[in-house]
Amino acid sequence: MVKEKILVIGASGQIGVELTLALRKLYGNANVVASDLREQNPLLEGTGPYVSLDVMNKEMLHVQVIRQNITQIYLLAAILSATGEKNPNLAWHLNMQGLLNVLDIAREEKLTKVYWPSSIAVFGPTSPKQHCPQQTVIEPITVYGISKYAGEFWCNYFFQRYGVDVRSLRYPGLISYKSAPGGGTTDYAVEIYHEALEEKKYECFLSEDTYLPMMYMPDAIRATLELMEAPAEKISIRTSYNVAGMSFSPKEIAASIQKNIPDFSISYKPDYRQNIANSWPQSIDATVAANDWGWKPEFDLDKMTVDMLENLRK
Ligand code: NAD
Ligand code: AKB
Repeated sequence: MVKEKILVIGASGQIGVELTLALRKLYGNANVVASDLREQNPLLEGTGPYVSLDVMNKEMLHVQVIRQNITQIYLLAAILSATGEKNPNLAWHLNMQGLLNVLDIAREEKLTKVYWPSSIAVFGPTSPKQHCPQQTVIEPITVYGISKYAGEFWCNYFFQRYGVDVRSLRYPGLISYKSAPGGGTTDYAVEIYHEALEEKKYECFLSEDTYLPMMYMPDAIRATLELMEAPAEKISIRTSYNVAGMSFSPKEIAASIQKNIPDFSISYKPDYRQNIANSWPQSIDATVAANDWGWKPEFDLDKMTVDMLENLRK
């Protein structure tokens, strides 16, 4: 049996920190190498190896993979939807070239598995709004969504053509308390909890009835690990799987917070991110993930709110 050694790229980000810690629990601290452009991360300090690395520098990445005897890569470095609209060229460049660098090295070094997340941002205004299915019309309007959709087909290509076992999930907006989100349209659903505790009020950059697909981080981490642990023959989707958690609007998350903090209030001042949110589905159908490898979310809005507030208070 191959002894797995994992490289997480983008380990200092919102998902990276928690995924690295979860992988370290599973595979042992020394067998999970965290890497990021950032020099270090206080949340990861003392938990295992950390290297500073730019995914765009293919040679240096390749050297690390060989030197550290890496067998699997989790690629999380990317520019998200809202930041991407401010610098479309940079977003396209990082999101595409970073992935191609990793896929090429995975092919050359015969890595056992690669993980790369896509997003519900692949969907556009012509996709179904409710229970958006796995296969449907997909016409993204953001550079982030375009890069994710193209990336999905590169993953499929490397699997079909070279046999690289690359797996992917279309995450919804992710909500977490450990690490801050990195420039997405769904970030309001994290900020609101911080502001509720600190200020008892929040000004939301999306309008009150903007429903979006969302997921609590523990569900997202579990979905990732379950996908990656599933036997290869169970994986029928080699582009990227729809996964679903919950769907809510700013008004509903505010109401959920008010059940715990009665004097919390919300106001609305939509900005350029409203247009992005309007282009995405409101809810996602994850039947294929459920059938293939048993996906089932655990957290709904109120359960997440209680957990978020409890952990942020700590
Ligand atoms: P993030 O912005 O919080 O983290 C990304 C990390 O990548 C950062 O720590 C950054 O320093 C690092 N990075 C940037 N450029 C790099 C480079 N050139 N080389 C090495 N590292 C670099 O992002 P996240 O929210 O953790 O997202 C991780 C992945 O999941 C991304 O692909 C994102 O598109 C996807 N995703 C996230 C969400 C979400 O809600 N967070 C939803 C859907 C998909
Ligand atoms: C974003 O809002 O850009 C991300 C995502 C849904 O991919 N959270």
